Amino acid sequence: LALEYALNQALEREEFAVYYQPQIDTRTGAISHMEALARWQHPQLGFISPAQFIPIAEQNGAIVALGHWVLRQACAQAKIWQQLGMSITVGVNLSPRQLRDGALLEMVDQTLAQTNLETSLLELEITESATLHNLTQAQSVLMDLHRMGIGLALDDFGTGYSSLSYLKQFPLDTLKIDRSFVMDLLTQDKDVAIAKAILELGRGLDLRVVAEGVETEELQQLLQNFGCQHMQGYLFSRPLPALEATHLLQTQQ
Ligand code: G
Ligand code: G
Ligand code: MN
Ligand code: NA
Repeated sequence: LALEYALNQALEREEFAVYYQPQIDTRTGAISHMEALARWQHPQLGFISPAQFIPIAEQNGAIVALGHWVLRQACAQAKIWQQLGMSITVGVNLSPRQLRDGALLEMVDQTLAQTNLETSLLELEITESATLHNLTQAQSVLMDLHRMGIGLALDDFGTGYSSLSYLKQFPLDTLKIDRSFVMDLLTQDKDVAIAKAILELGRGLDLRVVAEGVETEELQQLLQNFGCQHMQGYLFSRPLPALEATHLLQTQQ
């Protein structure tokens, strides 16, 4: 409860930051996307993990304002990168609560206009792990976002309940293989079968498939052997503050 109270004040007090984690196109070695990840630095409690505060924000509704703020930061950052000559798509996580929020479309549209960012440089990541209460409503909002030219990614793929029907019903561009299937690929035959099946699914549906949580070169090699082109994980970089992410991009040019 103390945390919930602090959370409600944290936005005004500017205690949040957005970190960026690259996604690599392993065919070229270039960074194509950056995932925006919220970080909370509380003056007394110190660093608080999003795994802790996102669920609270989701429950009490603070996620709507926080999500708006993260989106604005991420779009402004993508614009800066574009002005520096680097065409990087930012991935921004959308919580189920935001997807249900009637003002979402207008909020996204306004944010893109205010930051003057091309819609194609934004990808929104939705999770299947939390139940989407109203599938028809979610589908309609996602169709509108898709029509605007915004990319849509299904995050944590494989961990939720209705993943395959989401694939059928949502206008997706990207599948992110949950890192629980990636972590133990080198030792677990079951994970190998699952990862290969997801990659095959991605090929059949013409989706970009991103493996999350790639931590070693052995894993990268194995995933490449399976035909996985896009990867994200500590092997390439941890999530970085905006300035450090920019330096990383510039050294890769
Ligand atoms: O950054 P980290 O791996 O610690 O994130 C933990 C969880 O918090 C992940 O599931 C991630 O998707 C989620 N998360 C991080 N930033 C945001 C955000 O801005 N919005 C939402 N909805 N979830 C986020
Ligand atoms: O749920 P989502 O996929 O948005 O969560 C992303 C989270 O995964 C971020 O909080 C990020 O810190 C974490 N993450 C990113 N790469 C790795 C990795 O290689 N290993 C582990 N253990 N976590 C990672
Ligand atoms: Mn994500
Ligand atoms: Na994930």
